[in-house]
Amino acid sequence: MTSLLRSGDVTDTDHDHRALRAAATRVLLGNWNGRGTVPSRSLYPHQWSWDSAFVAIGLRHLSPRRAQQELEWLLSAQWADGRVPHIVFNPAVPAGAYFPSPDFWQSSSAGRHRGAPAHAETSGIVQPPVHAIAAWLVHRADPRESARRGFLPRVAARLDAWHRYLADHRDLGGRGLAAILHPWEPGLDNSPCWDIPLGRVTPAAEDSYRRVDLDHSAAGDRPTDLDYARYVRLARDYRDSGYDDAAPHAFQVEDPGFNALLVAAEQALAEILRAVGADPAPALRRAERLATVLTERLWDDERRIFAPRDLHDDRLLPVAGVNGLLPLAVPGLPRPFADALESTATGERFQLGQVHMVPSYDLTSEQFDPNRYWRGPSWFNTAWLVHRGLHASGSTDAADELRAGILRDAWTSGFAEYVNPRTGAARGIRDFSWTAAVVLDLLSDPREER
Ligand code: 9WN
Repeated sequence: MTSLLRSGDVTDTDHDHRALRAAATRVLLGNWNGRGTVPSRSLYPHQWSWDSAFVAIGLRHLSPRRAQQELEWLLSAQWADGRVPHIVFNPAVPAGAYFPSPDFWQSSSAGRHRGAPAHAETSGIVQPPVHAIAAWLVHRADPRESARRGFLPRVAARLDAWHRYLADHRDLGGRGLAAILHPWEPGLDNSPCWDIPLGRVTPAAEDSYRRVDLDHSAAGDRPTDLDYARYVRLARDYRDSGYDDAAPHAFQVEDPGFNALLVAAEQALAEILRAVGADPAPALRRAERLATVLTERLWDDERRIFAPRDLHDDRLLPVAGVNGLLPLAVPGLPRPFADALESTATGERFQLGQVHMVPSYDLTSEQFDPNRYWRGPSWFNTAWLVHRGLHASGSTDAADELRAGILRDAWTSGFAEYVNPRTGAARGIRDFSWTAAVVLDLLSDPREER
């Protein structure tokens, strides 16, 4: 499959789309492990939180039932305090296959007071709350099958508890936004967005753990050893506090991507609550408040983009990452912000329409690196979110062009984890699940319920 994908290019013919759909289907079904989908059989052999949401969005076009199960399996490992852990470990996979492993996180012991489940080992941090968006899309793909399995009633209370956890335990700035406590939480691990706050963290001793990621991926495509030593230190300190959100944190940031996705997720949750006969008003109120505070607190008028706020000194960080464009995907974002974001996206920093998909970081910055993970490469899930935002704000031509680019890059890269935005060359690992999932979604009939 790989050689075929590398030698070909995809145009807009039905034949090409059929081949692309078949290849994406093979990737996604090949990464299914019976209960959920691994992001990659080699590098990420467990279930990841936001990956599973994107996977469900793609799977709903193949098997709405399997898409439901994907989300249900993830949510079954939710903690009693409401947090949805960023990794749910598969006990059948050897402990050394991924670092940090279950014996590092120690969820069932260190997380016991926060209600970590006894039946599963998980991490203790979280990832962007895209699950309610996925659950609503999965339901709409086949409402009859959803009703037959009681899908929405099964997930509604869990999704509600998840959002309440973020509102009640993560508002560390006291203004209504959810804070992240680790660079893995926004899902954009080594983005230059975190360089300043992460630089204050004392690294863990590098001989106290072994990086397994470098067995599967080129070192130049991955975070540096120094970044890793700081990730380990932060995660270890959080674990040693018993995963206490009220404990002091060396890293506390309000991220525009995380919070924008939470606004959209609260709106989706309101639809879900309405559908199960519950009161949608609290979710709608939270969405409205979050959307207001997002624009008041995270808009950087100089760079014309949303920026993370460092809670260490309550200042906006001087950065421009793809996370700052994600509020485009918030339904109802006021027009002036949507227009400004679109011109930033097409301007010199992101060069939408002139480069491959959407770079993860400012092309004009000295920190930009076209190959290293979230320091510049273009990723398929963020491109899908920007595509969705452009579509919703009526920029149909730009959205269509981005869609064609996503499909082309997925095909030529062999469903890569990410690509060099200047050349489209594949980086990271191949046969990556959410790459295949967003392809399946973009190939679906746009008249399908969204
Ligand atoms: C740490 C699984 C995850 C994604 C993240 C991506 C990467 C993990 C890692 O892989 O992070 O969570 O080991 O690098 O940055 O967005 O969810 O695909």
